[in-house]
Amino acid sequence: MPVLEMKVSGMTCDHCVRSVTKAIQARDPHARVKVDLAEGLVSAETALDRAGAVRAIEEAGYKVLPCARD
Ligand SMILES: [Cu+2]
Repeated sequence: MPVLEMKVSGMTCDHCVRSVTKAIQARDPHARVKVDLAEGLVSAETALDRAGAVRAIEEAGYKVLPCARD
């Protein structure tokens, strides 16, 4: 599966990491999500497209920043 990388602001602790992970896995139960809290970077190996993953994260209350790599 493709890996999406997203820069996310507003994540401050392990609870945020779990919230973002669960938000993505609610839409794709097989998604593998890695969060680098220090960098605010979310890597998701998922069948979701970028728009779907971004929506999931934003509905969980976090902001996805525009990424230079897009
Ligand atoms: Cu938190």
